[in-house]
Amino acid sequence: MAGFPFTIAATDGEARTGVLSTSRGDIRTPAFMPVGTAATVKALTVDQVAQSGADIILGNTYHLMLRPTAERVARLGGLHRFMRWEKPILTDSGGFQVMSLSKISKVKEDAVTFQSHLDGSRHVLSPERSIEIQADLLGSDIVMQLDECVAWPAEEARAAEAMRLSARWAQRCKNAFGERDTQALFGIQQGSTFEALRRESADRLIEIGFDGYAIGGLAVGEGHEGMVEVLEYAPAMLPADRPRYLMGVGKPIDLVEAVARGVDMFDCVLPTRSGRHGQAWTWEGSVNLKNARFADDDEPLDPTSDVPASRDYSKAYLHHLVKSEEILGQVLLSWHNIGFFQTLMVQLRAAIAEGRLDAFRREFKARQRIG
Ligand code: PRF
Repeated sequence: MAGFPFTIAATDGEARTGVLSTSRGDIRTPAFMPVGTAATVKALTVDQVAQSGADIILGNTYHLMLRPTAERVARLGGLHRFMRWEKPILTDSGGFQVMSLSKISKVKEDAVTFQSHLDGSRHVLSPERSIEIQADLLGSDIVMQLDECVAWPAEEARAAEAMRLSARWAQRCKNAFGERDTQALFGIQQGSTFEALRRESADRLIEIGFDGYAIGGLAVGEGHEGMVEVLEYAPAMLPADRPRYLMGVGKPIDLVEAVARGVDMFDCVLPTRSGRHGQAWTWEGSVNLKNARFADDDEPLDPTSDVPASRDYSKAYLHHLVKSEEILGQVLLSWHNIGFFQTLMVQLRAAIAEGRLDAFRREFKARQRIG
């Protein structure tokens, strides 16, 4: 099959480290993708994102089709040129954001119809249209199938219905995408917390054949323990020689536990969103810079980091910026958090390569405390 080469350099238990080679550059795995929903990783320039060590960012079909519209992005030369990010971009297909953001939505066999959260205008998103927007108009490097994700908890019959619809949409997405040399298409496993449904979903996706396989439908309310329970079996159902991507996850501890169970790629708004709310992620856990205990703390968040936001600014200064609601506070904390998540990935890759992931995990968990 065509698609990007995925080379696994080392394994440690179920964990793997390697490189996914795209036409716009290499993605070192395990990889964390900063979220650039509306053609921007919020509060950061693309240079800051690149300097933090990110190899790939995520964009969203749902947001971009509504504003500035996929056709306008296409006229302006595609998403990479529009936002000045020349490295790989993965786009989500839109279904998940329709469910979580739009005012009213209706899922039918042919397509999902919804009203925009921006102005109430009516839109239709079919599997074929999602592929057209992602692959042809935005020019995404990694295209996701359209799927339906159910909230947690879900009745088994309801979870089965959504998983089977997602499997039929997977085939339609594959037909619309065809075979391409410079873009990849990923399928998405659904099935909520039901092992038999996860198995059926994986089997149907493998039968169709994708360049990579995502685990969808997690981090939707089941909690860390509930998610880890599914990750005990779900990644192993997906082909070992293709990248596995856990969608919308997560906290640093979630990333560490998922990597140990064979996941290669992640995306989450957490580092940027929590940064805009004054929260910093560190090896000791998360802290809120609003807290008065930082008012006179002249130390940086991480003197060993290469990221200026982590190394060059005191916690007292960050505290002041956050308290004063200065824009720079949001910039510096988003930058620090993106840098921390990338450094965590660097360390996970090194731990796997050197066969010491278990020790790394134990030490990581011992150091992390709730801030
Ligand atoms: N499907 C898609 N995008 C997603 C999810 C999903 O299930 C999730 C679930 N955590 C996040 N983003 N298409």
